Amino acid sequence: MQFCRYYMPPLGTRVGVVIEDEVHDLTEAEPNRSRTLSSLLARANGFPPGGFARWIEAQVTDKVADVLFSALDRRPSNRTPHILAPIDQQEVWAAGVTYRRSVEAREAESGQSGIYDRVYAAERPELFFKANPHHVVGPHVPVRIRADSRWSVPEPEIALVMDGRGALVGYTIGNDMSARDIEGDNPLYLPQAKVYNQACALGPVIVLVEGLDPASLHIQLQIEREGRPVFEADTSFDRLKRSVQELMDYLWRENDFPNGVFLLTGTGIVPPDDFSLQDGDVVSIHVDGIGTLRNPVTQRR
Ligand code: DO4
Ligand code: MG
Repeated sequence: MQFCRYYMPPLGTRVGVVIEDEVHDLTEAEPNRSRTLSSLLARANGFPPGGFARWIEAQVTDKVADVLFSALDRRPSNRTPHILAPIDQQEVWAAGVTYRRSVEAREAESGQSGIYDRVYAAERPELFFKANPHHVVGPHVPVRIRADSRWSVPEPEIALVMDGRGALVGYTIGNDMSARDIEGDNPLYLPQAKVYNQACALGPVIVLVEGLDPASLHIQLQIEREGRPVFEADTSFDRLKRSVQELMDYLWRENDFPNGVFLLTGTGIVPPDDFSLQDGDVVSIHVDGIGTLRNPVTQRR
C-alpha cells in the first residue's frame, strides 16, 4: 500500500492512496482526519501490525479513482494536478557513513583519515539534522547546488517515515544533496554542506512498512547531462552497516517528533571524485516498489 501528497486544482493539497496507477482521495474520504500527512501519521498510532494499512484501505469506498498517478507525475504548475513532496510538518534527519563507500568518499574529500572509519565502526551512529519542510522539494522540482560550491553530488538514500511515537510507518526515497568541497574543507562545516534551500528531495510516494521487504530494496542512481547519462550506479539496502531499528532508536534518544519524522539512512553511492553536478543536470533515483524520484538540478540564484 502506498500513499502520496498531491495538488488537485481547485481543491488544493490532498493526501491519497495509490492503488496500482490510481489515486484515491483520502482527504475527501475523511476530511477531518486525513487532511494532512501529519494527521494521517497521527492516525497511524496505536494500530496492531497491518492495521493501519487495513484502515487506509477501508477509507477507499469510492471505486472510481480521482486521478491517475501517472498524470500527477509531472512538473508542477498551479493549473494542473501534480505530485507533492510527501512531507508537511516533519523534520528530516539523516544518518551518515552507514555504507563503506561513504567512508571512502569522505576520507578522500577531507584528507582526514580515521574519523569516518571510527564512526562507521562506533556503536553510536552519525545522525544529523538535514531539513525543515521548506528545504524539501518533491519530484520534478529542482534540487540545488549551493552558489558557493564547486563540487556537489546527490546522495540517493532510503528514507524512513516514522509516526509521532517513533514507530516505522513506511519508506520513501530521499536525495541528500551535499557540497563535498565545503564538507571536505572541514567536517565542522557539515551543516553548511548539507542544509540549505532545496537541499533535499523526497518522494514520489510513501510505501507502508507492510508493503516492502527492506532487505530487497535496490537503489539505482542516474545523472543525465544534456539528455545523456553521465553517471549511473546502484547499490542495495542490505549493504547498510546498521539496522533500521538501531538508527531509529538513536534518533529518538532525548528527542520527540510529535508530527512524525523522516530519517535518511545514508548513501551507498558516491560518484567518482572528479565528478560534480552541474546546473541543468537531471538526477533520477529509482527503487523498485517505491518508484522514481526525478529532479532537475539548479545553481541559479
Ligand atoms: O559525514 C557526513 C555525511 C555522511 C552522509 O550524508 C552519508 O553517508 O550519506
Ligand atoms: Mg547522506
